[in-house]
Amino acid sequence: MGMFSKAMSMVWVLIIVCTQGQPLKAPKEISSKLSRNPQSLSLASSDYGHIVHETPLAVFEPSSIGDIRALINFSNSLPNPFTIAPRGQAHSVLGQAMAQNGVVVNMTKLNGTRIFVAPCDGKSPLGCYADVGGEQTWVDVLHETLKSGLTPLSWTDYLYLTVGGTLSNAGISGQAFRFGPQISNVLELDLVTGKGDLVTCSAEKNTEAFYAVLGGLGQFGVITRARIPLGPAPTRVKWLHLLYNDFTAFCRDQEHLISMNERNDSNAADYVEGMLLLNQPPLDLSFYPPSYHQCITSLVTQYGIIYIIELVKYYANNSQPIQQVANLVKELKFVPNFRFEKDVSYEEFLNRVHGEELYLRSKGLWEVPHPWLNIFVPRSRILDFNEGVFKGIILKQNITAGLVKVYPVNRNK
Ligand SMILES: Cc1cc2nc3c(=O)[nH]c(=O)nc-3n(C[C@H](O)[C@H](O)[C@@H](O)COP(=O)(O)OP(=O)(O)OC[C@H]3O[C@@H](n4cnc5c(N)ncnc54)[C@H](O)[C@@H]3O)c2cc1C
Ligand SMILES: *[C@@H]1O[C@H](CO)[C@@H](O)[C@H](O)[C@H]1NC(C)=O
Ligand SMILES: *[C@@H]1O[C@H](CO)[C@@H](O)[C@H](O)[C@H]1NC(C)=O
Ligand SMILES: *[C@@H]1O[C@H](CO)[C@@H](O)[C@H](O)[C@H]1NC(C)=O
Ligand SMILES: *[C@@H]1O[C@H](CO)[C@@H](O)[C@H](O)[C@H]1NC(C)=O
Ligand SMILES: *[C@@H]1O[C@H](CO)[C@@H](O)[C@H](O)[C@H]1NC(C)=O
Ligand SMILES: *[C@@H]1O[C@H](CO)[C@@H](O)[C@H](O)[C@H]1NC(C)=O
Repeated sequence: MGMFSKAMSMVWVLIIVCTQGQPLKAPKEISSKLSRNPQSLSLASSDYGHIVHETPLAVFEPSSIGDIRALINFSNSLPNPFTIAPRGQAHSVLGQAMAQNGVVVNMTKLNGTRIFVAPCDGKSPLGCYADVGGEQTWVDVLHETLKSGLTPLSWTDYLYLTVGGTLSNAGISGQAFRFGPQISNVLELDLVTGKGDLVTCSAEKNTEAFYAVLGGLGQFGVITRARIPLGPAPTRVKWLHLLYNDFTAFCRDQEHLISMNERNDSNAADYVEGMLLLNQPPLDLSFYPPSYHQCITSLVTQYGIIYIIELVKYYANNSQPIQQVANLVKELKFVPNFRFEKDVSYEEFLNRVHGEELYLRSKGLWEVPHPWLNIFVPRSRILDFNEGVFKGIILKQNITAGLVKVYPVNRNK
């Protein structure tokens, strides 16, 4: 554990030496990459949450992995090392990529590393995979792997997040019930540790480092490369919304859908999520045909909350999964006829949040506070959660809730 206690103390324990406005007496190759430009400092003191604001002494702009090692070595050479936080795209909500009076490492500056997609020839013992830089965004990884007809298996809803950032958290979306979160879909990592060493780790090699860094909130080292398993990419998806007025039926059907996967049923869905449609503005009905907006609005007004199962079936060109979709929904207890379907490309589906981002940006509603909460609720208490929180707080007190998503994952994933 010695190796990690140093890394942990990077952020949690040690107080920086140079707080009285003294310049960092760094070697030239480091100081030339430390920016104190007000614009960088201001950017590095905010994030997507717009709740926490912590100003670093400097932003480090590495042009190589060696630069990151040198920065950590320099910090360790001081009597009181400074705090260091890697910053992906700062889509954190509570300052996780900040370093008060420390140094924020702008990982984006490393984007020069090509994404390498291994030829999928059946000879490679690992099967298909991509080697990607920790600073790469998932949308870039998707574009690059699709060129070879391949794709990562487990996603987040939004793709302008970095590989290092989501692997430091979890990376959960509607594919997690099948493949587990993104942190369960990593074959190997390269890390710069808190000692400045560059280590390769996996489930077989340097396992302590591997499992510490995955979901490690940036406290155990800097992820510079991740080897991500790939599968054949579908070309299109059937994308369904099923509307419920009853939370019990909604949960039962969601659990039924994910259980089909456990039984290896070939009809099983490829993606399952769920969300709330609340009787409060703005009522986003953009998924539904305009001719249905009136009756959906009436349903929401009548019940206060409508629960939506979001379901996807992937398919290849020229093989519409019409029968499989029919089998999937036939026993489900949504409000009769309130079933809506879209047919879009795989990429359009995975990148669906980007359209919302552009819309919200155009309305000035992207750069606003995001007091987001992500929690796992045990199955035994999910009905209480609906009564106490969805109905008891959000509905009864008419609290503007924003987006609320709720979907099941088995513990074994
Ligand atoms: C619109 C939106 C939708 C989202 N949807 C989902 C979702 O569906 N599922 C989901 O799981 N999450 C989702 N997230 C959250 C996201 O997964 C992470 O929580 C977010 O922090 C990742 O953003 P980032 O890559 O910009 O990392 P940052 O916010 O920059 O960093 C996150 C943490 O990782 C550390 N870090 C960054 N890069 C590295 C690295 N290379 N090595 C080591 N540590 C590093 C940072 O220091 C920090 O502690 C969403 C976020 C947004 C804004
Ligand atoms: C990090 O670098 C990128 C690419 O040069 C730049 O767009 C971004 O503003 C920088 N971020 C910070 C916090 O300096
Ligand atoms: C950083 O320190 C480590 C461990 O002492 C050493 O192996 C490495 O060469 C150093 N790297 C740089 C870039 O200074
Ligand atoms: C990384 O570089 C590629 C190719 O130059 C570019 O398309 C992509 O937008 C860059 N990504 C980031 C996050 O800067
Ligand atoms: C489903 O497939 C997995 C992997 O092939 C296997 O381990 C599991 O036993 C199967 N489950 C059932 C219920 O057949
Ligand atoms: C699927 O169809 C689209 C549009 O016709 C085409 O661009 C694409 O190359 C096809 N993909 C495959 C794998 O056949
Ligand atoms: C709930 O609040 C919204 C504004 O946030 C308001 O428009 C609406 O009328 C309120 N509804 C009720 C039932 O009070």
